[in-house]
Amino acid sequence: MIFEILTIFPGMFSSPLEESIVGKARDRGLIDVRVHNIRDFAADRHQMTDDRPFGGGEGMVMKPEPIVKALRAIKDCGPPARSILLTPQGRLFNQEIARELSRLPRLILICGRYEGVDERVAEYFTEDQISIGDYVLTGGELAAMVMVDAVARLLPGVLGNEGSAVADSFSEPVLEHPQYTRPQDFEGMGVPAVLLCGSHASIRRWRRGQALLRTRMRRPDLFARLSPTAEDIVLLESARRELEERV
Ligand code: 9D3
Repeated sequence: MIFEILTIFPGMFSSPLEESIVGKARDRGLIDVRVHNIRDFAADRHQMTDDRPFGGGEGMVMKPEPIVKALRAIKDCGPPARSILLTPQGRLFNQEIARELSRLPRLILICGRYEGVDERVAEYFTEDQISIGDYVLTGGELAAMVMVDAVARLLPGVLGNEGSAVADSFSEPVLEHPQYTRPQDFEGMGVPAVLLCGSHASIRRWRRGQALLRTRMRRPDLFARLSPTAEDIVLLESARRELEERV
């Protein structure tokens, strides 16, 4: 899969996409990430990419010409592509959208800066607009990296263990149970005794109770969508009592 990134800060993309799983996927040719500097497509002597907003107001707006020139230069060099503008006004990115995008051969991610991008770019030159969440970033670059990471790990062969990406999509909307590893005593803090007892059945039941309790406390939105079994309700109640006894 090919990711084309349009940005005025190409340097931001080097380390995050060269390390770890995404970096390895690039080395192995499973994904190709091509970063393009929008400034290279600016026509004027000063290579201006922004200008003052028509109608007045604070800040600057990204000019359409450099972005559209870049899009036209990229469009014909490769398989069909979906052009996506990263913007706070976009549809909210989630796992379902990541899965949808992972089925496409090529994505063009346009990173805005300043107060935003001239609306004609969004309206006439992109097929999609995406936001990664309801918080304010300084530009679309980090959002594009989040999307590359979330989409890349869904592609065949990117995660060593083929099952894990598939497992995400079939799993219920429940938070994961807490995890512990050695040492058993870390600066006086122990590990729940049930995990050391070796009974798989009681470990499974404890983990399920913890997962349900965390989901109810931290993500009531997810919990509301669950249909807990009779056993779930028992395990949730014992997890709640265990927590109550600790305080
Ligand atoms: C003053 C109004 N601001 C909108 C909330 C202006 C504004 C703030 C931040 C305009 C652009 C930006 C830069 N953000 C992005 O380009 C962006 C973003 C984000 O801020 N949050 C979540 N997802 C995204 S995707 C692109």
